[in-house]
Amino acid sequence: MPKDDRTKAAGPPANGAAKKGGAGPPAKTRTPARKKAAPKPVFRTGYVALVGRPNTGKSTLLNALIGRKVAIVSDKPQTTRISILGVKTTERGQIVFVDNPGIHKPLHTLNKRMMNFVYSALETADAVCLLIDATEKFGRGDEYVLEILRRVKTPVFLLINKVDAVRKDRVLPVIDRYKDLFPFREIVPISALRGVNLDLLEKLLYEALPESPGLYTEEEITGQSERFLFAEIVREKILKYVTEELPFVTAVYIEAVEKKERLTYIRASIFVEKDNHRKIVIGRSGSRIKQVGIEARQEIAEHIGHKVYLDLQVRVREGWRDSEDVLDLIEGQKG
Ligand SMILES: Nc1nc2c(ncn2[C@@H]2O[C@H](COP(=O)(O)OP(=O)(O)OP(=O)(O)O)[C@@H](O)[C@H]2O)c(=O)[nH]1
Ligand SMILES: [Mg+2]
Repeated sequence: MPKDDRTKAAGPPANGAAKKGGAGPPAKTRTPARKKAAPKPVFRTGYVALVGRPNTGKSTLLNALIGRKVAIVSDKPQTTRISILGVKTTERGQIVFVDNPGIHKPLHTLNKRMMNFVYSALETADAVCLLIDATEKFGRGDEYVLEILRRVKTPVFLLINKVDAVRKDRVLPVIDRYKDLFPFREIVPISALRGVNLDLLEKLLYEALPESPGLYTEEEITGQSERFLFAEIVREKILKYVTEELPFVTAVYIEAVEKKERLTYIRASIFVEKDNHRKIVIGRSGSRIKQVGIEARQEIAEHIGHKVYLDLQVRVREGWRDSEDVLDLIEGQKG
């Protein structure tokens, strides 16, 4: 299918409702009106890949679109490591949003696997949303992303995210620069965090999707297992309290989940690469790991609706980011 070369900058959603019915000539005689059959609503379904550089807000957007937390979020880059589905079913159709790891040049096996998730999401997508961060300057990383997207045959939407954090006059020059670089289907300034222009985005996406019945039932919101979600929640809390290389060298593996009547017992291993990493994650007199445990336990308990006992162990697995075995183990949790 040839790429659509229209590039439009979509403005904010129209405030006023469209005027209904024109002032046509009045009917002279009253003939019984024949009832018109209501037009059959079109149901559209498709996969929409969320891609972009790390930290541009893809997971925040997924959660905002789905209306609940499906993917973890952090202010550290490379938080998302696999593709995460979020299914949104409405009367207009069903959009399967696919959140992805941030696009980066991979150095470790972990990162190569992360990029493979991005490539397969791009292959299966019916539409692609490229997120950029309005607060960041255009750089080589952005050129690299556009190079990858040039191979994509489906419509690509540019989402200028975090517009809540910049002055309005900073957005227009970004639109100007990007519209000459790539034939985007639409350019939409959004704020995933504040929910700005997300209804408009959804409307535009539906227009790009094929007419088709849904692929998932209305109850199916995400494809990931509970076990994977628990591991991710623990990792999110660690990311909140560590800096420098720690976010990149930390992984969480759920060793056991035992559900009893009013208590769920969860045993998790936190993998790091060196002994000094282990000391940092544990913190002085165990203070950091204790805080991580409290916050993760609370969130998991809210999710499953009863008490949780969370047992965390920090273990050194040298070079795990290049160990296929450890990577298989961690990825295998996703269900
Ligand atoms: N001000 C502002 N911050 C945002 C917005 N969207 C996301 N953020 C912040 O940006 C940071 C990164 O958000 P994520 O959703 O984790 O970004 P991501 O693109 O999924 O990142 P990776 O998984 O690392 O690729 C977090 O601190 C978010 O709170 C937004 O619309 N406005
Ligand atoms: Mg993410």
